[in-house]
Amino acid sequence: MNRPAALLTALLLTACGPELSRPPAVSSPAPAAGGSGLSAQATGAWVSGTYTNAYGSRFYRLWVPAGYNGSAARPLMVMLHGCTQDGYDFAAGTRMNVQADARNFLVLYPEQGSAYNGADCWNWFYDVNQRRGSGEPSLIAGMIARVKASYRVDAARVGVAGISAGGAMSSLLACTYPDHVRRVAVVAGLQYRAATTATGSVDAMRNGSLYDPNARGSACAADMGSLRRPMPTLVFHGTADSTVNPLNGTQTLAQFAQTNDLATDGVDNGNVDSVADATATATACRSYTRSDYRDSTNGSVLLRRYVVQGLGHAWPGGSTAGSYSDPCGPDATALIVDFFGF
Ligand SMILES: [Ca+2]
Ligand SMILES: [Ca+2]
Repeated sequence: MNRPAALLTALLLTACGPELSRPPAVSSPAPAAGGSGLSAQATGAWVSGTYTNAYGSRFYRLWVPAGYNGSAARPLMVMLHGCTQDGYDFAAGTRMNVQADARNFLVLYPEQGSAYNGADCWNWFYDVNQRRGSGEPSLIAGMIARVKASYRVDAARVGVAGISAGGAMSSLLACTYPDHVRRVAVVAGLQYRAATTATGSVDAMRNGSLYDPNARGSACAADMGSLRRPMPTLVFHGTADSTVNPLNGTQTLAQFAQTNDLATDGVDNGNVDSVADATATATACRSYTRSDYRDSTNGSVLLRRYVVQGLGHAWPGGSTAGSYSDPCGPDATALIVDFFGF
């Protein structure tokens, strides 16, 4: 699961191809949603499509849970895969669709394609993809808007979760589209605009971002503009991640703490900060530390962070049916769903 960083680095550096259109949706057989205990339970269905705007086209898959019937607005989870993955792989490794069927929410899996990045990585490190109304964030936001237009979605309960390059893109989406994305979970990922070039992305992954998380947090709040709002944030990172340095998890937490400091009251006064207000340790196959960060004005937990001992570059508590997933560790999928309030 934990592929050599050198390989990923080489893949990351492969040139992005032109914005070629992708073949239309194919009806490839959908794998099981994952989980051996699923057979007795009704399951949802896959819907797929392609979204196109001035910045190109991307394929997506949508999981419509068994219980969805349009009678009530349901939450929407946006899942951003990592390099070399696709929606099926990410669904299998995270088992998010099992949660979706159990709790009745929709799951959107935007897909990067090899035409746009040789390793299917989201191109989170290019300026064109770091602004609202531009690049890959605009394509993903367009997909969310399409789902909202086609299904009854509870707009107040739309969250994005991603791993690795998808985690970095999740940070970008939260800062550029807070009207669509109301909660964010970053697994083995990076802070907002952690790098601004391809070579810089390799350095950020190896050593942590060059950019001050406090400054990036302020930039995120500023870039939200009139749409600025608190952004409940969940961060997961393994201490043995040799692909994306765990420092990036620390930076992501600090960045969104500063964003929330500003977004809650418009003032940089530390009512939300990156000093944990409560910390607990536990063991779920691996030992881990959970830290909560509260808004001191009302006590609400705005950020939560899991540091998982010995976990590599992987989604903790997942299924080996998918890549970059480690069955050991806290069940990130269930914890995200809980934290998001789905
Ligand atoms: Ca404040
Ligand atoms: Ca502050």
